[in-house]
Amino acid sequence: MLKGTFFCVDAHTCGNPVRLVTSGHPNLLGQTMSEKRQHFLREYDWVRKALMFEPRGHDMMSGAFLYPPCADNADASILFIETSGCLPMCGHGTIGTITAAIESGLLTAKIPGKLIIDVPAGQINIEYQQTGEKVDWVKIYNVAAYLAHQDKILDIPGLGVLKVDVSYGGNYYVIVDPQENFPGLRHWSAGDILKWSPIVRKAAQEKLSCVHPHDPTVSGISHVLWTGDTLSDGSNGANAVFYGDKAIDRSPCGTGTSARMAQLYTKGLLKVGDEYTHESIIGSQFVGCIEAETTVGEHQAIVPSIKGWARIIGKNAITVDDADPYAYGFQVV
Ligand code: PYC
Repeated sequence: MLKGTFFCVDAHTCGNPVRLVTSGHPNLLGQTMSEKRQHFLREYDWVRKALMFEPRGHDMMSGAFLYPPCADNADASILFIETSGCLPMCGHGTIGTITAAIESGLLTAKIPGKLIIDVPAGQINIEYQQTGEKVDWVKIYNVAAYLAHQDKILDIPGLGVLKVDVSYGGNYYVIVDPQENFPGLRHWSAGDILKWSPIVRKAAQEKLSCVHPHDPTVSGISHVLWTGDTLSDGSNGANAVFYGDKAIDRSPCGTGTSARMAQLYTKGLLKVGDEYTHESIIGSQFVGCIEAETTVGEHQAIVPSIKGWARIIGKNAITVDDADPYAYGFQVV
């Protein structure tokens, strides 16, 4: 039986995929995107798996559904989907979604160049520049970011002791800076990052609890951010973000850049107004900025912004049919 046909605009943000699903939206219950995300995860996770996993997707695949706004002041809402689940917030996903939606005529801003978007992690403001039919760049004023744990020690069997921080930028990141047992991301292969990240993440999850003070459904360390030397002109920092079971972000990672800026701000290495050009494993760049200081619960926090670009690479009509033994996808882990 045909379970659904999903039309998609496929794009990438600075190298990382964004599959904007333009039809087949499940009817989600809830007043907020956080509630709708919970409903999707309970009832419709098969849609995510079918569209993100092989053979229709791959280890790095991520995407989004655009929904009507939840709040009166908003233009639209985004539900993020990817191989590991539904992220509360995704920076590269937002840049790709907004670009693909505007260029495809699916979203029109009430005020050209400005949008207010509801996401599961809260509400974000967007600025974008359009020339003709193309969106040149998208700038996200992200949810507040804060450093949750500082200078914590993890003992990793086979690797040794690591000193790490944990920071929130829309997802919780364990951040590993170069040190005795980690020479920096440019000295490791992608295979090294894939090998050690799940082990470091598990050790951090077991030792360091993280629950967002405003939304307990946003909890737990999901991403590992490794730092190191830059490749590209103008970069202030470089990172490789591991997420899901086998994914390394090809973009500089919007929520990761937000988390990184919150870490550097709390440690006195960045201040309000500073720009931070952050580079990915492939050398692509986002421009981050610390827009303002704020608080999250009892934590000192920042309002980060991230600016980047995306390009549409194709259109897809994906069918999910029970006659296919792999209709709901698989992963080779
Ligand atoms: O850009 O926020 C991001 C992101 C999260 C996971 C992959 N990209």
